[in-house]
Amino acid sequence: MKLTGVEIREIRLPLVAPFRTSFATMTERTALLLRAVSTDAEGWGECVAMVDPLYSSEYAAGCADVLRRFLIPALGRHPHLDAAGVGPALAPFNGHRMAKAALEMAVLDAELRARGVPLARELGAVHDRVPCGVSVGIMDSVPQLLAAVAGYLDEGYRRIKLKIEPGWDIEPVRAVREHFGDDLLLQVDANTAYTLADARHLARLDPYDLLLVEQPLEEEDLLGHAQLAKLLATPVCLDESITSARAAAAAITLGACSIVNVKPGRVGGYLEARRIHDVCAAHGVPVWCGGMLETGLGRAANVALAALPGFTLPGDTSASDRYYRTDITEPFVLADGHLPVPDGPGLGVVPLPDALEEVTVDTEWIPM
Ligand code: SMG
Ligand code: MG
Repeated sequence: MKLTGVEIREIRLPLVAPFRTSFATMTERTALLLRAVSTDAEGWGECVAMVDPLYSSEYAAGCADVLRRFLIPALGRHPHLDAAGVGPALAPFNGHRMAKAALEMAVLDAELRARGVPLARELGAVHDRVPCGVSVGIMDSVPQLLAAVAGYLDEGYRRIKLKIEPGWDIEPVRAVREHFGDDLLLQVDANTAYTLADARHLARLDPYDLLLVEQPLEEEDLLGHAQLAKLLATPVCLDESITSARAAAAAITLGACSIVNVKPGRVGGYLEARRIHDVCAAHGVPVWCGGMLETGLGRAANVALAALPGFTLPGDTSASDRYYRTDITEPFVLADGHLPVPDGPGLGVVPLPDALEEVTVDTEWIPM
């Protein structure tokens, strides 16, 4: 397989409803898509960076810049690479994991399509469908939150994650637990909104029997998470802090987390995501698949990853209509609280040309 070039495409999709977290309110999703063209097949990659560097230091325009200036040209110097060679070829460049992940995903999709192998099989999936959770944003009032949660449970979601921040934490959790009962699988995500000084406050979540509290403290504060974990009965799960398999091993060894959220974009790609799965499995640490409001392309790949044996908790692998009225692929539709694992070669899905054109803002072709 010889790569001949990569197309960078910017798309903009309206969200069905605003999505508020401790760091921003989103009303639309801007994303970069990559199309890797080789002599044998084409492959699609999706970059999960957002418009602003608020979730992490990466942002969409910065990703486009590093891709066109450094990452794609670096692959151009090894045009016969397979996907396993992408990470090593890009390793001299520090950071920029979301940009690297998108490029590796596009090459991996092209390679698997050429070989006729589904991504799920390549990664080691053991299920043909995965149970799905949903991430519920911060709302203006508790009644509004209860109505939103009730709607998602009616649709069949198997687990609810509430976004929290100081001032929107104990009350909404108490209300959801009391209203929906003890059997509801419930967890919370702070996106780094607290400090260790909030430990006693966060311990007030303990009576509500949460599956986990996700990323309460700053990304770099592994030691703080280890101290916090000793003060909480609720298990601590890390998201932003886990940037690699090495970071996962360090966090687990330190006692900074007992559960890991795996997001391929955050860690540099699906192959590193699989290594995190393996490290966690070796330590007996459960993992689940996070989400970054992916289109059907990233969603297809996430569902494949979530079908690996160590993914024992429902992920943020929601249906397409959780975020988008019209997806750029055939939509992923919830059935009995599950999404099907695509079984076609590569991602098993492709963009629908008209839907893709409709949301495209810009395209750029970078030849090898
Ligand atoms: O794709 O369902 C999804 C998003 C899930 O809450 C979600 N993601 O920190 O886990 C997280 C957030 C990051 C994106 S928030 C804009
Ligand atoms: Mg998170």
